[in-house]
Amino acid sequence: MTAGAPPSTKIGDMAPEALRELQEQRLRAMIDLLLSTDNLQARRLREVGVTRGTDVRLDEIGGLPTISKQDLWDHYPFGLRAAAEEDIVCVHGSSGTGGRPTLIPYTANDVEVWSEVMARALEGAGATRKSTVHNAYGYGLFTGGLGVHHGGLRLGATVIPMSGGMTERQVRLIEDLKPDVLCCTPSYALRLAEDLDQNNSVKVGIFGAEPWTDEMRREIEQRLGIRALDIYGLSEIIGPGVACESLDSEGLLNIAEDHFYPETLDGELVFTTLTKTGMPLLRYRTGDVATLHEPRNGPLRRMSKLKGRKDDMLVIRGVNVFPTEIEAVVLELASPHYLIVEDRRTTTAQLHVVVESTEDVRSRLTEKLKERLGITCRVLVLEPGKVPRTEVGKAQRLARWTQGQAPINGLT
Ligand code: DLL
Repeated sequence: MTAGAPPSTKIGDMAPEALRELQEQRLRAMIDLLLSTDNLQARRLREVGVTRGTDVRLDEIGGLPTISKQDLWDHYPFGLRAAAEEDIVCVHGSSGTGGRPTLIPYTANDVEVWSEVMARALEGAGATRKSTVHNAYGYGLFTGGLGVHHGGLRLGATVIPMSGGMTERQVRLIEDLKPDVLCCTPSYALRLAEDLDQNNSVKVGIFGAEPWTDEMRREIEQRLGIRALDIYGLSEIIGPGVACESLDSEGLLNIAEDHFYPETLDGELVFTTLTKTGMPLLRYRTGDVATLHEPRNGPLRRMSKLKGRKDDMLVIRGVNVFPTEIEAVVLELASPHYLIVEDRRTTTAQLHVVVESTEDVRSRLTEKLKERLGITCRVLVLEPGKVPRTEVGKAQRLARWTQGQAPINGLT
C-alpha cells in the first residue's frame, strides 16, 4: 500500500482537528503517489509547481488542478491508473451516457476502503451482525451490488445477493427470509412495494444511485412501513458509501471524509480520494449538485440530498428546472411513477409531464407546476400501471424528444 494509512472504522469520536490532520497527511501521501506516475494528474501538479506531497496544505487544496469525466474518457480505459497492473484486483464502472463507459481499477486496498465505508453506512442505518440484508442493487460492473455486498460482509451481517429484476422471486425471498434491511434503488423499492402484500420484517431501506426527493421518501416509507435512508456515491470515487444518511443524521448524508475529501465549486460536488491507490483522483468534478454542511454528533461534514446533476438541468424557455423539482410536485397529486419528456422538436422547448392518476388532477397539476417552476408544462394523465417501471438498473425519468415518435404513447 503506497498511499494513506490502513483503514479503521473508528471515526465517530475523532476530534475535528485530528481529522483535518489525518486528511492532510493522507492528501500528501496521495499526491506523492500521483507524482510517482507519469500521467495527466502528475503533469498538472508539476505545472502548478507541486513536486512533492509536503508542498501542499489541506487548506490550499482549492488551488490544485481538478479532473473531470472528459479526462477519464480521454484516458480510457486505464490511462489514469496509479498502481502497478498486477496490484489491480477488480474493475468497476458505469456504462455511462451516450454509451461511453467509465472504468475504474481497484487495488485490494481500495476494496478494503470500500468495505469499511459501506459497513459504516449499514451500521449507521442500524444494521448489525444479526441483520439480514436483502441486496437488490445490480451485481456486475455497476458498483451498487458489490459495494453493499462488501460492506455487509465486513459488518458480519447476512447478505442476500439478489441483484436486480425478477421481482416475483425477490418478493418470495423477502417473505421467506425476513430481512431487516433492504438495499436497492428508490424506484425499485416502490416496484417491490407494489407486489409485497405486507412487509413485516424490513425496518430500514438504504436507497440511492438515482435522484429521489423527500416526497418520494415519504411515499416509500408509507408504502413499506420503513425508514428510508439516502446513500450517495459514484464509481469514479469508490461506488456507494461516499456519503450516507444515518438514523440520526437529520436528512443529511454523513460524508466519509476521512477517505473522500469534499468541496463544492459553483454548487457542484468535488471529491478527492485520500486513500485509494488504484486510480486516485484529485479534485474530481462530479457534475452533481448539493450543499455541504457542518458536522453534528461527530467530526464528519454532511451533504444535502442531491438537487440534481449539472447536465440534467433543463433550460426551458430560459428557465432552469431540475427534474427533482418536478418530482416534488408530481408526488403531491399523482403516483410516484412518472416520466418527464423534454420536447425539443421545435426551437421552443416544451416540457411534458406524464403521470398516473385520474384525469381530474390534470389542471391542478398543471397549475402547481406553473407555480413551482414558473413555466407551463403539458400534463398527460395515464391509467395506473401505464408508465413503464424500471426492473433493473437506474430509473429513466427523463426522456428527450427531438424528432420522430414520442417516447411514450399518448403524447402529441
Ligand atoms: O450509482 C453508486 C451507487 C450505487 C450509489 C448504489 C448509491 C447506491 P454510478 O453508477 O457511477 O455509481 O453513478 C453515479 O449516480 O454521480 C449521481 O449523479 C447518481 N447518484 C448516486 N447516488 C445518488 C443519490 C452509483 N443518492 C451517479 N441521489 C452520481 C441522487 C445519485 N443521485
